[in-house]
Amino acid sequence: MTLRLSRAFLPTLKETPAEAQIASHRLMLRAGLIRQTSAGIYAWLPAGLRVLRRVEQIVREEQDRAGAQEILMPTIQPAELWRESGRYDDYGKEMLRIRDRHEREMLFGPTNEEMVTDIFKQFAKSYRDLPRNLYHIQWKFRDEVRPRFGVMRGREFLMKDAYSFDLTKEGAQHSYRQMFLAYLRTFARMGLKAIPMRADTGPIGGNLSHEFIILAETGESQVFVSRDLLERDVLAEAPDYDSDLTAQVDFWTSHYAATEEMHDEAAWAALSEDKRVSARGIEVGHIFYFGTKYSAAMGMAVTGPDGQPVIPEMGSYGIGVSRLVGALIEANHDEAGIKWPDAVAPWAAAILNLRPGDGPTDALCETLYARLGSEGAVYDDRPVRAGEKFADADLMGFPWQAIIGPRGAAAGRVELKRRMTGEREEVSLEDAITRIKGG
Ligand code: 5CA
Repeated sequence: MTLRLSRAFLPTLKETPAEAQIASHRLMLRAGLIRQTSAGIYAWLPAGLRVLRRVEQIVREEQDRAGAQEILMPTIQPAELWRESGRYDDYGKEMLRIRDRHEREMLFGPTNEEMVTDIFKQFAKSYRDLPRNLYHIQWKFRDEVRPRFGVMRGREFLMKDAYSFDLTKEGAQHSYRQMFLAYLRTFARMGLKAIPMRADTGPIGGNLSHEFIILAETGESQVFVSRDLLERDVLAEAPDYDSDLTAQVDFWTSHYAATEEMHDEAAWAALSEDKRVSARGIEVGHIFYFGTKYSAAMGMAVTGPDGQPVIPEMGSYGIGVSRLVGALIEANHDEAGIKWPDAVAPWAAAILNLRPGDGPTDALCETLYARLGSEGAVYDDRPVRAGEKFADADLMGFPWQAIIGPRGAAAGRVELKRRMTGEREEVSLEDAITRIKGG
């Protein structure tokens, strides 16, 4: 793949698209990450796709670490499954219903509780087949009344959804805690502070649920959080997922954090003033424990240790993978554009050649590009003004800009700019490579 900008498909826009109301939507369009194809439906262009894949990979690694196993279920589901659970009629207009050539009723899945239960019940016969946690990362469709804010509230969106099956309530609560802690790590690895908050269960059902919400001015929900939660260093403690996780989860549930719907004025007032943070938030994950709601409705049972049938206890655990790309930009941008955290950046660096055609400048750029590779860097070799290169690199948000012009090239020096902080320094070629590869 050639990542010379003169040949790449990284289409940036100078003008601000009129339809975009929030920064992340504007910047995703302007930086050439996505293009809208229908209301709430987007095509992902090369830079956007790379970020989406990196976000997905962090989600996958943390699900695997917590003991969940990846599968891939289809996007299209048969209506019968949803009749069994009783949700076919309840789900209403948000469900996109489809008829095939045999007039069979199908739908584009908005979530997969029914399908995963139907698949797993054919294999799980005995208590020895439990517990299991199965997840997939797949496109969902919800015919939202008001799709808006780009990928934040889309109609077609990429979700990670996991489903746990346990023999007992206590087992199910352990599975819930595993996902709870895996979520904290997942978002922290992306440089996001996501706070778990007790939540309403909506159409998924059940009576225990947490939303994971990051604070951002343009968030759709009003939230109330204790400062102690915001100051917690999540990555400092790596959970042993096989051990009792109660204490680690209790830290989070014993401090105040609530959305507007669940807000308790009295408990909030009891908190000292300097601990109270009220802000807007974006929901990036949502976990549910709903007992036997789906397993019972769909006739799932395993033989227990005493030979009696047991209906498995279930939970489901969602992360908005495509929404996260927007959320990451809401949390990391300035007037000039995106400031990608290293963990999710599409490329670590952009090499800006300030004088294409100048022998030493071209040579130093080519050497740096060869050493970083097309996975590590894009090379802006276009015959355009330096100002345009600076503006595009700031807009696209590469964590590093390696700026090379005739003066530096003659001395074998590279000017490095760190996009996140704006710091600049002049370094040797070797030091530039070490810095960029080191994150
Ligand atoms: N089955 C459960 C858990 S797997 C479920 O569907 N939960 S959910 O409805 O809360 O969705 C999970 C996550 O998907 C949400 O936390 C949110 O981050 C993301 N999401 C939901 N709807 C949209 C949407 N319209 N556009 C983008 N992301 C969405």
